[in-house]
This record gives sequence, structure tokens and C-alpha cells, in this order.
Amino acid sequence: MSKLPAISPRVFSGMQPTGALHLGNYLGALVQWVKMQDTHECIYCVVDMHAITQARSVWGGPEELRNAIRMSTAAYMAAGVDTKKSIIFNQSQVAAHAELAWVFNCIARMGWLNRMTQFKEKAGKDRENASTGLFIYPNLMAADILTYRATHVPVGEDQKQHLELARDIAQKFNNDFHDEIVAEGFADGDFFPLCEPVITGPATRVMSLRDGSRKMSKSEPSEMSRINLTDDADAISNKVRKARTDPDALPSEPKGLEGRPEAQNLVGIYAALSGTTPEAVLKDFGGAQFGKFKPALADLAVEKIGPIGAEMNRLLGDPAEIDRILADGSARAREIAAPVIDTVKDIVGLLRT
Ligand code: AQP
Repeated sequence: MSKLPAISPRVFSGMQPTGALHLGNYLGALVQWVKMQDTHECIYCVVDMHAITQARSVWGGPEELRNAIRMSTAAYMAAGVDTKKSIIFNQSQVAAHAELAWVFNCIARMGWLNRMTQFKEKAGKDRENASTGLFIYPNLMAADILTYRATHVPVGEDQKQHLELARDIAQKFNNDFHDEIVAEGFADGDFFPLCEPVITGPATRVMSLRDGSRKMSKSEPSEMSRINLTDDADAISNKVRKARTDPDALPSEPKGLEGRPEAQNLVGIYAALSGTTPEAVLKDFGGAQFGKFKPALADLAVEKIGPIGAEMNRLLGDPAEIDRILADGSARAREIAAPVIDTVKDIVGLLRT
């Protein structure tokens, strides 16, 4: 009989160390992560095993990966994740993620994975050449969450489909092993929770500054497409000033932004950074040209993002301390993960001697 406690509210989320975190990661997820610490037990992961599912040219190589793991850790902390309250660690340090992912590779169906739009986008036209890791990425993501039997997952809009898949995997595991789960002492047959996506950050889909139809992304080759959390004031201002726009003035209501993706994106960023709504922004800037709006947005972005970059640089000045924080977080995460993966092995029949 398992000694695991009943499922209780717990938050899990992660980001890939594929480069510097950007404004989209911040507004789509990090702001919400920080907020949820006040109400939930939170586990935040630097998902380094996910990073290597992409071509080496995307994540760089071993030295770049190590640096990016430390940089992501510093970004989480600089944005406000408190390591006394919450756990921060890197995925590869807790073997249970990979072990549970293998079980889920045998639970998830090919047809489910074939429908994942992120795989299609990341694999591009050359699907035959994509890594198998990229294809089964959502199974590992489900394992990340369910290793902790987490119930809430704060993410940006782009992760919605992967979270639906995580729910399907949890449900199929609970169904396939119903009798064994009950025999382990989980009377209702719910071993894994059906985790809830929390897609409520201030801007759940921030778009590229160069193309309003593409999301802001770490792996986009153009640096001008995104504001990195490490950018200094000059870089932030320059990127905002050069952001693509159309020639028209701003409308006085959000309805007037339809069909103007770049304008909509910049207004959305302004609203998110200032803690207001697009309506309120357009009340102030309706009728203004971008020549007036962009400098105001640049000042706001420097004011809000600049201090995060400065704090990251301070934290990165002591890499040994970052490694210590990750080691401590991994130990705490392993403690939660161990009885879960042991019980999964017992349920499935993977003999533990
Ligand atoms: N543009 C975005 N707007 C809002 N939220 C976003 N997120 C990512 N981009 C945006 C959210 O940030 C979290 C971490 O994402 P990730 O690192 O796991 O990978 P991703 O979603 O694939 O983000 P990137 O920046 O595009 O990374 P690469 O280029 O490495 O693939 C998630 O919660 C995501 O929703």
C-alpha cells in the first residue's frame, strides 16, 4: 500500500534554457509564477532535457547550456521567485522525470502526438530530420508535472495543447491501471490529478517585434524580434523604436486594432507592463502616432525590465551560489518525486528489489 498523501494543490512549471528568457516568457508565465507563491506550494524547473530536443545550433553546446541553465535560474529569482518558499531546480538532476516519461511514452498514442502543433512548427518542413525527443517532448512535459502530482500549471497560451495532452495521459494511466491503483489504496482510482492550465498572465501571447503574426521566441534568429530580460536600457529602447508597425495612428478603442497585429501587440505589451488594459492604454494614446507611443513604451519597458536584468547580472556574478541553489532545489524535488515514481513502478509492475 502506498504511503503517498492525497492529492493537494501544487504548482509546477518550467522553461527551456535555450537562450536568454524574454518579455514573452516574463509576461506569459513568470509574473504568474511569482504571484502563485502566495497561495500555493510551487515547484519551478529549468527544463534542460527539453532544451536538447532541438538542434544543437539552437541551444549552442555544453558550455552554452550550462550558462543558460544558470541564467534561467537567475531570471526566475530576479523576477521574484523566492527560493525559501518555492523550489527551483534543473530537470536533469531529478531522474524521476526521465523514468516517468518512459512510462508515459508507453501510455501516449502516436495519434495524440501527431496532432501537436508545436512539433509541426519546430520541426518545420524537415520532419524526418527532427529528433525523436522533439516528437515525444509533450510526454516528458506531462512527466515533469505529474512527477509531483501537480494540480496547477501556469503557462503562456502556446502550451495549452500540451497541457490537454498531459491531462489525457493522466486519465489514460488512471484508467489503464484502475484496479492496481485502487489496490494501492487510492480508493477513487485517481492516482494522477488532471492538472489545470493557468493561462492568466498579464499577456498570454506576446508576439515578435518584427512580425505580429509570430510569437516572441528564444529560438527566433533575429535578436530584434524580442526583448531579453538581460537587455540594457539602450537595447530595450532600440528594439522598441525599431519594432515593426503600420503607418496609421492608434485607434481610440481595441476594436480598431483588428487586422493590425503589430499595433495590437505593442498596445498589449504596454497594458501588461503598466498593469492596465488595452482600453485604458488607448484612452491615453488613441489618435497618437507611433512616433509618440513608442518612446513611452520604451521608457515603460526600461523601467520594468531593466531592474530584472540588473539583478540577474548581480546573481550571475556568483555562479557557485546559483549551483548551490539548484542543488538544494533538486534535493527538495527528489524528496517529493521519489515516493511517486516508486508507486508508479509498483502500479505498473516494474519490480523494485
Ligand atoms: N511569446 C510568448 N508569449 C507568452 N508566453 C510565452 N511563453 C513562451 N513564449 C511566449 C511561455 O513561456 C514559458 C516558457 O516557454 P519555454 O521556454 O518552455 O518554450 P517555448 O514556449 O517554446 O518558448 P520560446 O521562447 O519560444 O522558446 P524556444 O524558442 O526555445 O522554443 C511557457 O509557459 C510559455 O507558454
